[in-house]
This record gives sequence, C-alpha cells and structure tokens, in this order.
Amino acid sequence: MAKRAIVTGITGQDGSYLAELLLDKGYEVTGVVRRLSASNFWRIEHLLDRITLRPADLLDQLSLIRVVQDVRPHEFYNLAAMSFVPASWDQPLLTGDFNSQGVTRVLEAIRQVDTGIRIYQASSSEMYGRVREVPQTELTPFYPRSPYGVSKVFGHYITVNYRESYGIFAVSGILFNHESPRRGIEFVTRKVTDGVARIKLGLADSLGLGNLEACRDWGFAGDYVRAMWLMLQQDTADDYVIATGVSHSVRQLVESAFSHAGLDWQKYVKTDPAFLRPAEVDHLIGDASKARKVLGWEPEVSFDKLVAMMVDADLERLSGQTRRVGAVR
Ligand code: NAP
Ligand code: G4F
Repeated sequence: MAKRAIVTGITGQDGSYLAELLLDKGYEVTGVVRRLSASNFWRIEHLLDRITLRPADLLDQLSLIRVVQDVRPHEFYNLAAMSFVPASWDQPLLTGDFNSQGVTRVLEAIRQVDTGIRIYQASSSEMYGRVREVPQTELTPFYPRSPYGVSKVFGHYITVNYRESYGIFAVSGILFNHESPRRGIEFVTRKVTDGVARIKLGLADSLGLGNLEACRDWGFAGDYVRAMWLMLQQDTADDYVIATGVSHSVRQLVESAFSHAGLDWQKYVKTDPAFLRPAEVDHLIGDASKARKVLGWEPEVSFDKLVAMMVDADLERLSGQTRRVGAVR
C-alpha cells in the first residue's frame, strides 16, 4: 500500500521539491492550497496530474481537520508560512497567526484525528537572530530579530510541546537558507540572479540592494527537502539543524553571480536604504553534525554551483522573453 502524505505550502519553493521527492518514492501526495482568485501553480505545473490538491488554510481550523480526516495521511509536512522576513514588520499580527497559531491548528488537527500521524514542522535559522554562539546547533539559544523569527520560535516550541504532551511523532527541522531557481523573486539570491540576467540581456541597467555585509549559510532546496523526509523515517522524533556549514556575505553572492555572467558587479549594484531592515541578522552559519550522523544527510550542491544554476535558469527564462518581445516588434 502506498504511503500518503499531506504537504501544506505545496505551491512554494520547498513544497514543489518535496512533492517531487515523495512522488519518486511512491507516495500519494495531497497538497493543501489556500483559495486565491487566480491560481499560482507555476512551481507544480509539471506535477498536477500526479498530485491531489485540497483547499484549506492555516487560519481555518475546520478546513485543516477536514483534510486530515479525509486523507488520513501517514506523514504531514507543514511548510506553509508567511516566509518573507521584511513583510513580517509590515504585518506582524498576520505573521503570528500564520506561523505560530497556524502550527498549533495543524497539530490540533492531527491530535484530534489521529495521533499516529507523523508531522514535520518547517522551523528556521532566523530563530537564532543575534547569534549566541558560532556555529549554531540544536542547542544554541534563540534570539530572533524579526516578527517572523519570533513567530517561528513559537512554531518550534509548540511542535516540541505536542511531542512531549501527547506523544505525537512531531519533528522540527531548523533549516538554514536554501535556494533554487524556484525561489521567490524578492529573496536576495533570486533577486540578484534575476538582476544579473536582466542586466546581461539589456533589460535593466542597475540593481538596488540593502546590506551587502550580512552573511548566510546558503544551500540548495533540493538537498534540504531530502532531510525533511529523512527526519520522518527515524525511530524517534527529534529536532535537527540542516545547513552546509559554509557562510558567504551578500557581497560574495553578488560577486559570484555577476562574474558567472561575465559582468563587473561594481558597475551595476547600488545600495538602497529602502532594503535595510529595522533589525538585522548579521551572520548565520549552521552545524549539521547531528543530521550527518543520525540521518546520514549530506548537502550535494555547493554555493558556487547553486549560484551558477540560478543565474543560468534566469538567463534562459528571460532570454525567451526577449525573443518574444523581439518577435512582436
Ligand atoms: P515559500 O516559497 O514562501 O512558500 C510558502 C508557502 O506557504 C506557499 O505555498 C504559500 O501559498 C503557503 N501559505 C502561506 N500562507 C498560507 C496559509 N494561510 N494557508 C495555506 N498556505 C499558506 O516558502 P519556502 O521557501 O518554500 O519555505 C517553506 C517553509 O520553510 C516556510 O515555512 C518557511 O518559513 C520555512 N523556511 C524556509 C527557509 C528557506 O530558506 N527557504 C529556511 C527555513 C525555513 P501561496 O502560494 O498561496 O502563497
Ligand atoms: O534572502 P533574504 O530575504 O532571506 P532571510 O531574511 O535570511 O530569510 C530567509 O531565510 C530564512 C532562514 O534563515 C527563512 F526562514 C526565511 O523564510 C527566508 O527564506 O535575506 C538574506 C540577507 C538579509 O540579511 C538581508 O538584509 O540578504 C540581505 N539583503 C541585502 N539586500 C537583502 C537585500 N535581502 C532582500 N530580500 N533584498 C535585498 O535587496
């Protein structure tokens, strides 16, 4: 009998890679989508004939209970969230409702329907914020620096609490930044690779960025969803840091992306205070020793390969657009 999995956030970057991985492993995959006036299925278009989509919303308890009751999954991956850090200062209450109480609603749905369902919660290295130690491990204290980070700390601890209170197989993956050609366009990696492609193709002449000195531990999303699945296959539920252990600054990201396209970044990048944050997370670098040892997980894509993959994908996507514009002219 095929295993059944529910994935919230299936229309997002991670949801699309995780759905591919689960289908490859023979799962029946149900994706939870919230109602929108127009669909945004560009990341899962190629999977639509192999997955089932069900409407539900992290804000609506009954819709979550209904989908869990109907599907009776073996595994539940809670990836849905308001995930863009700057937006969390604009909408702190909604961020908390999605990312904190939304997790409680998912856990409650599982508790009420079947405590045997295994659940993965998407926690974040943003919880470390103003870091208390370098590198960060599962034991490093949290010091979040944004409403997003604060909301994820709640999501993390309520997951631990449902594990300890009700014996639910609930795990929290503390994932460091992970990227891909499917990354949302407002996140810095994709903003840079999209900007490089536009400049290279003559569609733009500059790129405005915020803090170039911030450092992140960037990995490839395809590697990170493998870790999510591995966490739910263990004998006991536990929490894991997932990271490459290598950190780069935004400036190094910019240098790498522009040089991959044969461009000198200093001619095009302008710093713009509009992209600075009220409180910054200066330097993240994770220690994934526990995941390597217990899960046997290893990242396969290096930083340089990741940047090259993303620049190439944006060049290909936008050069198609140029040709179309050219044809109209
Ligand atoms: P993403 O691309 O922004 O996707 C977020 C997903 O959540 C989308 O499918 C979105 O649906 C859905 N969603 C948002 N609000 C919802 C609601 N109220 N009800 C139902 N669905 C809702 O994010 P991602 O990069 O794939 O990240 C996946 C998860 O990992 C998130 O929880 C994020 O916070 C966490 N995380 C990400 C990283 C990273 O570096 N990517 C690192 C650590 C943790 P729509 O398409 O309708 O907007
Ligand atoms: O790409 P970012 O917006 O990602 P951030 O804030 O690290 O958050 C991402 O990773 C978290 C894991 O640690 C996830 F939980 C979260 O959901 C999200 O996926 O910004 C990275 C860095 C920041 O320090 C920011 O100040 O890049 C800096 N930056 C500099 N200029 C910029 C820009 N970020 C953005 N988005 N846009 C800029 O123009």
